Amino acid sequence: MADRTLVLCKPDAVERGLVGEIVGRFERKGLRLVAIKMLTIDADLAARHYAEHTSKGFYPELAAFISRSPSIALVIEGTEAFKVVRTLMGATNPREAAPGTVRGDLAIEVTENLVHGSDSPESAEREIAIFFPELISS
Ligand code: IDP
Ligand code: MG
Repeated sequence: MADRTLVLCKPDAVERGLVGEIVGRFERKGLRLVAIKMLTIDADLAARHYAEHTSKGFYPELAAFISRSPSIALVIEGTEAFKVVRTLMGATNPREAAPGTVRGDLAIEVTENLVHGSDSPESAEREIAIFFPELISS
């Protein structure tokens, strides 16, 4: 099976009408959509997804942002999918993200940086299980 990764188009992407633009970039690159859903991420889900960040100073701001309106969650497939997605996303801080990347082209604030992508195959497996438990065969 090809490598799979979890992507979120965050609330700012939905609010700004940029979901098609962002997902289109992944599709044009040659990645394949496996699953997609719209959901509002509540406090519990945010804390599970962002477990590594809950103790950080920026977490309250991140948690408020990620829960403020619906997100689009996707499973995306392709060779080294997590790496390809992270390259297309650009650096976490959009002001440092390269032109040509989603964040470099379309965002300016570090919290409202439009998109999440798993940072390793292990993170991808964990995050896909959180957002798409129905895809995991036991
Ligand atoms: P990533 O999304 O590029 O993997 P992470 O370090 O995993 O970046 O951080 C998760 C999310 O938390 C970021 O995408 C961003 O929305 C937010 N974030 C990260 N660092 C900061 C910060 O220093 N201030 C405010 N928000 C931050
Ligand atoms: Mg991360």
